[in-house]
Amino acid sequence: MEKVDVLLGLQWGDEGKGKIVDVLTPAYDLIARFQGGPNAGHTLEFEGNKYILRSIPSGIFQGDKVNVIGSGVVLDPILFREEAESLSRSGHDLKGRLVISRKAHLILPTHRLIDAAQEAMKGDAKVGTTGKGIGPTYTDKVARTGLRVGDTEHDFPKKYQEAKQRHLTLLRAYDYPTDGLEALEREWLEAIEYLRQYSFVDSEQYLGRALREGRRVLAEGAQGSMLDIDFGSYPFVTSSNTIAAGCCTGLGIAPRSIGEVYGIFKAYCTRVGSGPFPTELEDETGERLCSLGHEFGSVTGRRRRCGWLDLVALRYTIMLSGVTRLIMMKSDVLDSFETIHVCTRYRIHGTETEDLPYELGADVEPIYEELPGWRCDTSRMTSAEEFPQELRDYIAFIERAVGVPIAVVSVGPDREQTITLH
Ligand code: 2SA
Ligand code: MG
Repeated sequence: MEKVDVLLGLQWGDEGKGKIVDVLTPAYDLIARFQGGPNAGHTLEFEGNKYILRSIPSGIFQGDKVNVIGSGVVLDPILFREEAESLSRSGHDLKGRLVISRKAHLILPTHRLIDAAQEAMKGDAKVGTTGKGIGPTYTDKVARTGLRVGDTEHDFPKKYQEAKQRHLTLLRAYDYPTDGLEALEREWLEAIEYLRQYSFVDSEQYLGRALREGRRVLAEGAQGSMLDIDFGSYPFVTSSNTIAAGCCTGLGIAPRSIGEVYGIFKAYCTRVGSGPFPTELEDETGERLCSLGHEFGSVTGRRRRCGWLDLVALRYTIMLSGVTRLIMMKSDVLDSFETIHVCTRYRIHGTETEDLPYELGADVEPIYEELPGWRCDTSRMTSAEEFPQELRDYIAFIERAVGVPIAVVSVGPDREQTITLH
């Protein structure tokens, strides 16, 4: 029986998962998303084109692969339709190459409104969500009041009306306006019809069968491990399990069926939305990382907060998922830096620690090691032999600090700019 390999973001999202899934895809038969929804924005660039995927797995650009939207995903039919139609306009037809779990929960138009209402109520303490209704949809799932893709197959109008009425009661209690809801609802119901042309499957059984038949599955994580609902910087997190365990619950995969765990991280750090970020740079260096790295949210366009690599957080997320191979992204963004700082531990009230504390509050002070930069253009390099010594030292420093090898280094957005080390 084959195992499922998993690819996860180890920071706060936007590590470059889409690009790497696309690079790894030739070795797999099926690519499956297991959590999150259209809050994700997975960017892929090849042959001079740029694509942003939100709900559809990043294996979609390679002919014969089956792409699975798993049961742990939350799906917005409107955004799914937009995404699917835009892909087919650019010549990538999904028919026969995409299956959707019946157990995936549906994001209703009212979920988006509830997301906005709850954020508005929090004021300064807002999470800075993507506004896609992610939290409220997962809330309904856990509250046992959600609507699933499979519900569209039987008695759907009644189920929809009941869910909508419950949401309207909530929105009234929040005193939140519902203007525009009717138009949105019409579009949503049309999108449900559109959705029906895809195959709905019991994805846990579908994948179980695939593995027994010796087919290879890659699970594609969304967001990052520091946004995990249980272990991330709560409450500034997303509403799903973004760590490897999420692959088990979000696809129905047994823990022993997990094979390789690819952990992907940027050579520095970014975060979009609110919440603690110990190594954040609110100065010129942060600006420089942002502009050189083009650090803007691919879904919302928000500017991403930037800072140095945080090895305390990285070690923690590697532990949570049992990462076996690391993939370092965007090291080329550091090409022009004279010195590179890496946070190796924190100082909290005078005490140094290498462990992630319960709260990443303002009292957490990062302690940095300074490494010399390499100061040359690495973006055109095609093999690790060409790497300058300082970049090799940077890689070795990280490997020693976290105890896991860096298998791949990405030196630019294109498929071609991917260098395998071992
Ligand atoms: P939500 O919408 O409920 O999941 O938001 C909760 C927190 O999770 C963060 N979050 C993300 N952080 C980075 N990237 C994400 N995807 C998009 C992208 C984000 C964008 O790929 O660029 O375009 O803004 C993502 N999705 C959720 C979010 O910022 C909240 O802190
Ligand atoms: Mg992204």
